[in-house]
Amino acid sequence: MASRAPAALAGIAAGAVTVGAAELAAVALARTVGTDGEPSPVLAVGAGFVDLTPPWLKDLAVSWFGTADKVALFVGMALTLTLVCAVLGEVTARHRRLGPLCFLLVGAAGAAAVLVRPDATPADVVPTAAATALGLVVLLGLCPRHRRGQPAAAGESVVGGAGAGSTPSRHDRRQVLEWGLGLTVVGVAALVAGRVWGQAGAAARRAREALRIPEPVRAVAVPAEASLQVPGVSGYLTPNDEFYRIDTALAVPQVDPGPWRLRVHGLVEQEVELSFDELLEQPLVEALVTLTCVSNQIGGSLVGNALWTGWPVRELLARARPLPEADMVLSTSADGWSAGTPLEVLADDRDALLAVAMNGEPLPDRHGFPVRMVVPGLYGYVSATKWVVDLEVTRFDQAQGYWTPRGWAERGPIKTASRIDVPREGDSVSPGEQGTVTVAGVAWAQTRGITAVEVRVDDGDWQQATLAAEPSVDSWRLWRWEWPAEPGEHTLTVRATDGTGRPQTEQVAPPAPDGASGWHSVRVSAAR
Ligand SMILES: Nc1nc2c(c(=O)[nH]1)N[C@H]1C(S)=C(S)[C@@H](COP(=O)(O)O)O[C@H]1N2
Ligand SMILES: [Mo]
Repeated sequence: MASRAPAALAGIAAGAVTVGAAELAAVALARTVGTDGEPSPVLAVGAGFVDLTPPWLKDLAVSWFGTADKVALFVGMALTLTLVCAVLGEVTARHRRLGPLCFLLVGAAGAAAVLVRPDATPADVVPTAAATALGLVVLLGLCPRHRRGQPAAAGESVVGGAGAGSTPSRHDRRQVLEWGLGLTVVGVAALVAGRVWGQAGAAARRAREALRIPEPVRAVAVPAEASLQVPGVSGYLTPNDEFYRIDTALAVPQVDPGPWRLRVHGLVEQEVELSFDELLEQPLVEALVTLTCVSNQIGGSLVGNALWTGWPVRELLARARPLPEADMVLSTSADGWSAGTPLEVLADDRDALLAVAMNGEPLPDRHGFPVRMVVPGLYGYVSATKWVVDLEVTRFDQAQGYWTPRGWAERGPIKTASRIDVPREGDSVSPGEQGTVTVAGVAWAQTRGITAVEVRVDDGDWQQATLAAEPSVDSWRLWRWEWPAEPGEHTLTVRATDGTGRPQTEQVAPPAPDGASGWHSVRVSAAR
């Protein structure tokens, strides 16, 4: 086994050099040509994988890795590539033509992945092609030759300085290992440097730091009574850096607001184009809206509440004057993701916004800088387009958002839900001075509001929880209930009633295709 190490390592070094060089070249190309994306084979292969992920696998990935699913994807890709390259090194040691040919094919696959990205141009293959050529030089230069009839330990390499035909030595083997390790480290360092450089997004970052959001014409006050003074319960507002992040973007798009334009077209009387400065000149409003991901499990954390500042989408649509046959708006992001939102939802008087600020700050880049959509009452996948650049007024029978052909429902109104934040599953609790344990959490039914929350202990009667203030029917409502806990093991269950008087359904449904439902329970043990 040890005797195979030089060949395998040569393959791995060739792969690392290829990937690292491609990454650096991709960012360099993007910076000189000035595109938003980077023609990186690593990002392209990852993105291709994300695009092809069926709903059950997406669900599984989210339930296993949560919002670390991207990290998991990259780790998986790294392991796979390492293994493939090690095998290619082995093959090259035995077959001087077949090995390099396979290496070229892997490079070509990376180039193909780059080319099928939305908005790719033919020039985008250059980084991958050039880096593959470089990797090939490393592979041939480093890889020892195993000859038929010779022990596997025998090897020679160009790097080792041994000319063809000379007797392989232990010295060669060491040199191959040293060079192999060194080049692998160089390749990985180049990869990391490329990613860091790519995310530095100079223009976007400078613009964000310099940005002052104009005063809204309609400001919203957040009353202290919307929060609870209970440790462990979500705050009424979710801080930006704790807000869940869900998107298909493997590298956070760095969108410069300078050249940014939002185009409204399709089934409209008048096409409209808006620059970022023009957007900031419109009468901006504030709105409290709770975003929810359709992938959120019962009791899950893919939900957050923020104060958004933006311009109502309906005002922009009014300028474009949609034609009577239109019933959907397909919004597309700078990285080619899309959402299909019912036109009537964007045209009615709810606060569907082109948001530029989140909790009083310019949008964080992870949450869609410079502009995103926020639509009360709809799951994010059919409404909350981050890095939005295009609104096509169209019809549901003519266009689909990104997730719909992948098995998710065409329409995604948010289901009424409630969650117990404290105590947590498996906690041991003991009654405080008042002889009770505080049970508390959040409940949401965007656009309808929450009028009641009830808690049940084991199979007991439903008990009314106390509700915090509700500054907006579009955001969640905090609740608490004092539990006179009897010692022993108990199951606490919560259910909410929305503003139309409809209780939250007990019917358990998984996230796919249109959102989870069912009551949230936690099992706890109460001490004496
Ligand atoms: N450009 C883009 N916007 C997107 C997505 C995406 O993949 N790409 N995902 C949507 C989904 S599924 C959700 S739940 C929300 C999450 O918004 P957040 O990351 O700001 O919490 O963004 C939406 N907007
Ligand atoms: Mo989502």
